Amino acid sequence: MAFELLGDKLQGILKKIKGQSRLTEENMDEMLKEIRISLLEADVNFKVVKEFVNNIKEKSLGLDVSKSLSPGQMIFKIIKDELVVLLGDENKGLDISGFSSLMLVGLQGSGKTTSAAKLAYYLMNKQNKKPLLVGLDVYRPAAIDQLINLGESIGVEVYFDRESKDVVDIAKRAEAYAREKGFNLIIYDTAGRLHIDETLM
Ligand SMILES: Nc1nc2c(ncn2[C@@H]2O[C@H](COP(=O)(O)OP(=O)(O)OP(=O)(O)O)[C@@H](O)[C@H]2O)c(=O)[nH]1
Ligand SMILES: [Mg+2]
Repeated sequence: MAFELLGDKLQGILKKIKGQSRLTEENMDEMLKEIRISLLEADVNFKVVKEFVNNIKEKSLGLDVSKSLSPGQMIFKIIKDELVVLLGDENKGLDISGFSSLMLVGLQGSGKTTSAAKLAYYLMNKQNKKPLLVGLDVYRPAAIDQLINLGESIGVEVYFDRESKDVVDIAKRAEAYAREKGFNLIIYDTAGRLHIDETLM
């Protein structure tokens, strides 16, 4: 979700830049400011933002604007390349051969539960896995219902225990259940957390 918003914003900024025929220090500063704000609003660490913006600035300063036909296009490429470096430029793939477990962790409302179901559906159909969804979000009352609904809609069983708050114990029991029943992939859905939630971190 956060990434989608950020994506929209960055796309808007890049579109504006791409259309610039002349690159001045002023519009360059304006653009960097907008990028900085968008990244900070998306909860990107301020040190990462600083380095990212500095890298773009440095690379852009080395640009021979007079020789370049379209400076906007060049800046566009610099930002795009830096974004790829920032987000990771290699695809590691997912090794889930044999019995495997995946756990979704992340900020509140970032899409963990939805992604758990999407992953289960995808891996069941594309990699022939037999997934078991496990509800470990024992804090939000409706979290288990949400997972059960999603599980029903994609035809994947959901393991849960409304009586317990001991997530480690539920996870262990879920694994024993999965092995016994012939599942070969467990996808754990966890409670959302913020970096200030000491106990959840
Ligand atoms: N547009 C869009 N919405 C999404 C996407 N993934 C999830 N959502 C929506 O975002 C909201 C939160 O998604 P969840 O999957 O419940 O997020 P969560 O991380 O499990 O939330 P918590 O368990 O409360 O921490 C829901 O309304 C989802 O329908 C997505 O890829 N695109
Ligand atoms: Mg959730």
